[in-house]
Amino acid sequence: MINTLSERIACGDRLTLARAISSLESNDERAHDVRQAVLGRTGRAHVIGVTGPPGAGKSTLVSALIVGLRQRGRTVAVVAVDPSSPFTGGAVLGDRIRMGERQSDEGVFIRSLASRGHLGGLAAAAGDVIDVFDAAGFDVVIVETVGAGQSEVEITRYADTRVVACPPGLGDDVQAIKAGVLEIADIFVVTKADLPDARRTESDLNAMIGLRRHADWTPVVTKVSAPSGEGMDALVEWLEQRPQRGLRHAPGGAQQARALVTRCLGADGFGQAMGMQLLYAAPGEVKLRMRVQRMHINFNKRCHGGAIFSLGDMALGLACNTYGSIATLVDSQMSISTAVEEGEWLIAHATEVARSRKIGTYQVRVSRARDDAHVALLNGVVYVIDKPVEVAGDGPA
Ligand SMILES: Nc1nc2c(ncn2[C@@H]2O[C@H](COP(=O)(O)OP(=O)(O)OP(=O)(O)O)[C@@H](O)[C@H]2O)c(=O)[nH]1
Ligand SMILES: [Mg+2]
Repeated sequence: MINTLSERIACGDRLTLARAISSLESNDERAHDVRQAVLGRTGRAHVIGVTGPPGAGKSTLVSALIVGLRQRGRTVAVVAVDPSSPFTGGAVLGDRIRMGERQSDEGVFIRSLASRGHLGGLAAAAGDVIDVFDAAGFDVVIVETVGAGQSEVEITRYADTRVVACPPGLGDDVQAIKAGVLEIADIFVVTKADLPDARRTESDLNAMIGLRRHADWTPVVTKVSAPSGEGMDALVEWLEQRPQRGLRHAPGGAQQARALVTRCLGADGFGQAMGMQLLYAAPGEVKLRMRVQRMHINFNKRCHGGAIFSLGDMALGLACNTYGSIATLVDSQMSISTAVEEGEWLIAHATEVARSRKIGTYQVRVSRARDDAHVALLNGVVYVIDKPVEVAGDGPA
């Protein structure tokens, strides 16, 4: 039975795919069979995440990418994720493409995912849907998400290549893009290049990237315009040249670690109340961000040391639980070097220094997202308990 399902998915049978995705979306009793059916059959597709602020031109860009990739003989599946409303975004994209020339193209499959449960669940479902398309043999899987919160950033983590769409004239939103999204972008695409502010946005982005110290990679900045098609060929060509496909399936259970951490953070009342968001998770490693808000401010109008410790502690706590066994903090120490003001974004990057069967040593570097300034360093020792991590509210929702 399960074999039959794997085979039908592998053949790319459209009705099977549609049903499989519906099961994953609602996490019904067949969802488990679907996950089993695609196990070990993934890792071939190039998964491209497209994120960016609302109205950035993401769907328009995705439509143009479909055209460009089809011209090069690639088959393309699209997952449009819209956590806010089931009726906009993805649905609009689907309609637009369905109405266009791709209507009867067997080489294209578009599906929008609407929010049913909490965001973490949506991110996990998107990851599973990507696997289904991958197992079905699509050459390219594109995931469109609105880049604002944790789940969006999390979803792009399932991608091999991350495209951040930046419309001209972002204004204050540039700050939001700087925080976190800068961390994940492989390429910034300035959309609507036909608009007057496009050049300025392009140079702002280049300046912002130049500011980064100790960066071990440099994202690319490019410009496109939908009406004229400017820059589209070059972008498709750049994507085609990427050797990174399959990276999301790097060994070591990165995907499982991400899924677990997403659920843990989603179920953590304190972390949620503080506004902590997940940027990255891998075995023994977690990156979180948090915007310094009024509630984090001390009497001296600076971010409270306790708030910084909380963020660091959360990152550490998640990092030491990524393997699936419960680990608890038994000793910790923190030094602070920079005061942080309201409105800034903080990033906490927890890494594993050493781990034995019972004891783990972790370090967390807290930095200011804007300029990567060092804010605090936290060291912690955890005690590992030989019991599986259980997340409140887990299981069929
Ligand atoms: N002038 C101009 N307008 C564009 C271009 N690309 C997209 N737009 C317009 O920008 C608006 C938003 O485009 P979408 O592609 O729906 O943007 P989106 O980021 O998918 O939007 P959401 O999914 O709602 O967040 C639409 O009115 C588009 O027609 C472009 O290259 N030039
Ligand atoms: Mg859209």
